[in-house]
Amino acid sequence: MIIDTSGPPVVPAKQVADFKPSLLLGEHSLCPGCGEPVALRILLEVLQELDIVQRSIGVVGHGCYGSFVRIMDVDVLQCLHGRAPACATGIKRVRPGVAVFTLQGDGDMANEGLQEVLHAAARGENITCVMLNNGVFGDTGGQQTATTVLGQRTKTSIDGRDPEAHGYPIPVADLVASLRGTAYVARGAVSTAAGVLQAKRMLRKAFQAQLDGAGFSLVEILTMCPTGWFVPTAEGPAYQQGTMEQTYGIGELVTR
Ligand SMILES: Cc1ncc(C[n+]2csc(CCOP(=O)(O)OP(=O)(O)O)c2C)c(N)n1
Ligand code: SF4
Ligand SMILES: [Mg+2]
Repeated sequence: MIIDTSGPPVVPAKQVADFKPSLLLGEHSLCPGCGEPVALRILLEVLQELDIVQRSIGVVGHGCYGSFVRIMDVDVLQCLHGRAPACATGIKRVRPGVAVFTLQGDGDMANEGLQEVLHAAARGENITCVMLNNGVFGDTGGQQTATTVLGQRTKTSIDGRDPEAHGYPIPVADLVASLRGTAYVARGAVSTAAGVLQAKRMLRKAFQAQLDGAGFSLVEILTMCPTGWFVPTAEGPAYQQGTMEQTYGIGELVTR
């Protein structure tokens, strides 16, 4: 269904409840239909439900989600592009009692800093990495990333990603899962209500692995970017289901 946004809605929207987590201090400024605020919401809910807000530190990369640092009531620092797992390693080693997590995009984790996450995983660092994968460098205008799926249109692959010219997408969660230092690795998606709940359960298990001292955990979450994908806002979830979710698959890859 295409929602006509050219004028005010015919039937005014009715707010049935306030679902905003109390750790959110304000409204986000991301595009309508963006999946990243949904992922942030479940991340904050998990921190709250595990009662670790007061002893959590987030390390945020660079991307559209970077603006969350202003509206999340959690201690965070922002480091150089792609370097979050290294910063998180340092924090965790100095403050082992703190729950340390990264919040990164596919461009940040898979392009700018793939070595960082792979080495952190191989070392078995007791941290939790979260990658929001929308298959584009959303913040800089929607260029192709290492995770852009074949056929996907981006600003730098306007006719669709072609393996001859652009190579094949990198499945980050699968790469990380192949390393022995990992305790929990999963890939979720926020394109349906059930998917959101499943992704939340994955985040909870990842943080629980860290709290248990089990080793490195990672959750890759596929998130809609209708702006960068050149698809109408309301078609973002269906586009994601038919493309990225088919390529990567959803589920748990490592549970120990
Ligand atoms: C070293 C460095 N290179 C490039 C940039 C520009 N840059 C900022 S955000 C960004 C895109 C990040 O994409 P992603 O992590 O996928 O996040 P998204 O915007 O898609 O949520 C880039 C390339 C930068 N800030 N620093
Ligand atoms: S460009 Fe994409 S990732 Fe960035 S806010 Fe808009 S929809 Fe979200
Ligand atoms: Mg991205």
